[in-house]
Amino acid sequence: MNSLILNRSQCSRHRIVVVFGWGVATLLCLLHFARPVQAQLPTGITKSRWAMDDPDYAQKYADGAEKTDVPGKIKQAADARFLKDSSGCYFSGGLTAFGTSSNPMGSLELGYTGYGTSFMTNRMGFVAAANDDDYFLGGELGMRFQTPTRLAPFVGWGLFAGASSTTESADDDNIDNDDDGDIDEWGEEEESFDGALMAIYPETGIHFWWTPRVRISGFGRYLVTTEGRDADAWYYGASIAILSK
Ligand SMILES: [Ca+2]
Ligand SMILES: [Ca+2]
Repeated sequence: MNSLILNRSQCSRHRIVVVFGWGVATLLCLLHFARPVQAQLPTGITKSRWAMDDPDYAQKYADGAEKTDVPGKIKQAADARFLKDSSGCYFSGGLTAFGTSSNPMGSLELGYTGYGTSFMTNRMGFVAAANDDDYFLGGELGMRFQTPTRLAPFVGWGLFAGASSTTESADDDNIDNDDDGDIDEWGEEEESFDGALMAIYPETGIHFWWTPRVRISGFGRYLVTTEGRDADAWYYGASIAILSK
């Protein structure tokens, strides 16, 4: 396996670049999607016609269910079929302990998702994960099936692939690997950026449409990695997505 060997200061520069890139991408995404979205309470607290901001929904439920029509009220409070053909940006955060790492990695994802039908989404995004020792950069894609409702359980699958850092003992190579001025001091380590890491996962979770455009989600994934079954791990995350047609 070809390794890109980085010393410690190069690694921290690398991290700064990554963090900066993330900041810019998130900002662009927020500017693009979030401007018309104001902080607000969930819609429909007092009215069961919760998505009247959406033209398709508004047309369908222009004449709302009668006060006594309980099934009709429930239907209009739950209906999220208007989301077909919506797409937008998502931002997720989560925790996992994959790879050779024993302490959990925090991870961030930023990507694009869309509803091809009212019950299915695709997504594609970037992933960055890190803990004290290791970090991982990659991309991911996935698909989810859900109920076309405001509160929507889902199941899905995904795939991610990227590269992770590895840390190896380097106290016997005549190189000052960590740039601290001492060569081969006791406990000196070298950080490499190599390990191609790939995982596929089944996942399950639940969406809630805060407003007709803002979706919040919680999910769990079981990562099956190329590092072997010992490295398989649960990943728990939460995400927010802002979509429009
Ligand atoms: Ca050293
Ligand atoms: Ca050394």
